[in-house]
Amino acid sequence: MSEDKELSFSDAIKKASSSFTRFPLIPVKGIPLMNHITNNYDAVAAFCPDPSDLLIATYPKAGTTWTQEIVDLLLHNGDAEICKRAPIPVRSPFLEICSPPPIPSGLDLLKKTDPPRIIKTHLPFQLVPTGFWENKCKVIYVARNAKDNLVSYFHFDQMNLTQPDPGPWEGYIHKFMRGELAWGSWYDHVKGYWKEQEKRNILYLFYEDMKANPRREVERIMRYLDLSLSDDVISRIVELTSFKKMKENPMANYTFIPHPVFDQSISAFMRKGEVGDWKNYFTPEQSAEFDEDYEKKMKNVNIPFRTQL
Ligand code: PPS
Repeated sequence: MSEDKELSFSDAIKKASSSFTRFPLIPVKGIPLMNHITNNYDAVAAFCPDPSDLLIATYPKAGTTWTQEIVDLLLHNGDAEICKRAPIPVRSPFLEICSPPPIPSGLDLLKKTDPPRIIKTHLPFQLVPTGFWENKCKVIYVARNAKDNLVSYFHFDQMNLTQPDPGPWEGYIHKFMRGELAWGSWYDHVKGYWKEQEKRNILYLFYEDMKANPRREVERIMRYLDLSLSDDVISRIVELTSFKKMKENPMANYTFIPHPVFDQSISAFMRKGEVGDWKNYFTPEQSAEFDEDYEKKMKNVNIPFRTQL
């Protein structure tokens, strides 16, 4: 066993820092992904989960970390200390992520973790390893309204120095609309899981509902996981997963990913955590153009997104 295997997650990232760059996107079946992910995709597609594994699927910046933290706490009866045992990507591996060595890939971390595992993915439905469906794994999908999702992704792409340079705001809106950002089209992503939710028993959640009534959504997740926790424990989980608490939690706020990967002086990972922040960025003209295009792309489905509460 090499000594690199003994490195902590953060130390492995520091050690690999000289190989970091804004990685190019290379498509897998038409979906643009960072080149390391694309090169490793065949191994990801062959991944065979345990039937007890849970998949949390999202388009980037839709509320993944929030949901991962809720699920980890639910599975540990709201024990805050146990849920600080490791940074969130170690507690809940990111299936397809693959970076320069010695950073462990998602598959490396999954190999070291016993089921039941909480697995994160941003893969669109059609790229999810078929083993999840064959083994009837539980799947939680979290969707966030397009405009807030875009604003959050714009800030993330500025501070995540491994993703393509977002460029100016105006151009970024069009890249989002054309599905050119990493993990592809938001529109196809949210529709892909929406259409499959009944057949695959997917719990389809909305970021806006989690903001509006976090307790109700935590309870929905609890029931989906066939758990029954006391009212006090549920209250504690709601409190521990508030934006304020998670922003202060070093095992959830991504401060364990050091510069030069995440430069949180540019924008914090836990940035605002609000619904409707898009109004601070879209001009009325940009909003009208976006809405017109949105109507066309979403006309064949009726997904009840809310852009304000
Ligand atoms: S990632 O990188 O795709 O895994 O990011 P993801 O976790 O999906 O999304 C990050 C955004 O979610 C916000 N966030 C929260 N909002 C409310 N409450 C809680 N507890 C919470 N935790 C994370 C985070 O702030 C990012 O949104 P923005 O709008 O940028 O603040």
